[in-house]
Amino acid sequence: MALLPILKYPDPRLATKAAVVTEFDDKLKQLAAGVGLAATQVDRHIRLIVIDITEEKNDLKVLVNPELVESSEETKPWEEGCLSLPGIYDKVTRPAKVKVKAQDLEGNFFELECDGLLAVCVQHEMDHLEGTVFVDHLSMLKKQRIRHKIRKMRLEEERAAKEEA
Ligand code: GNR
Ligand code: NI
Repeated sequence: MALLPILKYPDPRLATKAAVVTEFDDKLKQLAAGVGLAATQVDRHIRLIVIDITEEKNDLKVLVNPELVESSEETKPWEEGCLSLPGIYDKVTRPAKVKVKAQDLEGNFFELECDGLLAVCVQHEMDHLEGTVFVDHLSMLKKQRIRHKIRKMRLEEERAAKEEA
């Protein structure tokens, strides 16, 4: 999903619930070529996520139509960020381990047991498919502060752009 413009919060299109994939064609394979993103973020509202948590970026996981099979009672807080909310980071508490069922690019089903950062990422990306971003897990007060900060950052960016012109 490289080289496609990323939707930025609070773009209403980020709140779209993604559709089930039925055609496992070349178009789907093209869209999956990239790292750590839900199709929602590039304005493709289908249930496709890609994840690569390795530093070498050599272990790309493509999950089509992912579904949560199990999640642990045990929870864990993690400092999350999102390409759709640049500059915003906050702690989100989620199940520490999850088991996910998904299809690959050929339509074959597989299961993935996730913990640590992988568990965080899978849940973060699956949220995008439901039209949810990580700040939706925070308190109303925190969310308001974040919206305020985003507005301020945007105004500052516009001011800087004008100064350059
Ligand atoms: O870039 C990202 N970093 C990140 C950090 C902690 C937890 C989750 C993530 S995912 C995110 C990429 C993104 O926005 N995916 O939707
Ligand atoms: Ni994200």
